[in-house]
Amino acid sequence: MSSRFLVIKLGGSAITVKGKPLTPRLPIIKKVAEDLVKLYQEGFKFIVVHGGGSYGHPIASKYSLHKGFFHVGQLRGFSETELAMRDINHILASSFYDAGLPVVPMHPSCMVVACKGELTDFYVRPVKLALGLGLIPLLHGDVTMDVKWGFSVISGDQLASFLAISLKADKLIFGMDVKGLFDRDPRSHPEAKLLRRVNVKELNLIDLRVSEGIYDVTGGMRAKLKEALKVASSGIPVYLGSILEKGMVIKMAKGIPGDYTVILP
Ligand code: IP8
Repeated sequence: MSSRFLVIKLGGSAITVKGKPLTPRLPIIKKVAEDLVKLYQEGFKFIVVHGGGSYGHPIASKYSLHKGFFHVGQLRGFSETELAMRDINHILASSFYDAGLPVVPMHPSCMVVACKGELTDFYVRPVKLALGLGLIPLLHGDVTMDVKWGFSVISGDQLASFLAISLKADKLIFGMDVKGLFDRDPRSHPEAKLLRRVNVKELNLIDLRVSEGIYDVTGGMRAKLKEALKVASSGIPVYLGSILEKGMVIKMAKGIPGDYTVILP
């Protein structure tokens, strides 16, 4: 695999309008697409995974899909969530395609099996082979079959972390709607400091006051950090930063200093 191989997760809160069902943030998606084109032209290889935002989460939450299968009435909710995730995936894929990228949408519900909400089996060969050809796999958090619960919801963070570790990425980038990790909640503490560089050991010692998403069925920031720690502990640096600003994906990909957090192994 190329020495500049990235897994890039685009947070649902950044690419959709929080609290407004089924609403994409098209200008942000366009900015990200432009950054990705530059990286692609410079020879970077990458997999993109995106979250559910106001597409997947409100529907999954309405039908309690994250609690597994307990009622036949949930089945239509499963379908509705899958269809909504494919809609936002198509919006991103079209935007990437229009920008000139050879993107290939891939749907984890067809490639993944979970056990009690944890991703256990992931058939990654299509992703690996597509990358080898120069394609850009575009995956998303999804509803999946679950051997114990019937079905469950697997976050884009879990998928991105699994892919980064199993395909040995050079770095994992979490593109979010916030600048990174702070030493306290920046919304209630204006003096909160952005943690620019932390290692796994330091991060384990910090009492991170992280906020939970209002409708995030997959565990919000706390679950993201769990995945980030897993990846960093395996030797892969993890970057967390805002993608609301153009150029941030490039900065994190190239390690150009800026307002973001790097978690070092
Ligand atoms: O936003 C969840 O993905 P996430 C996807 O990455 C669904 O947690 C179906 C809600």
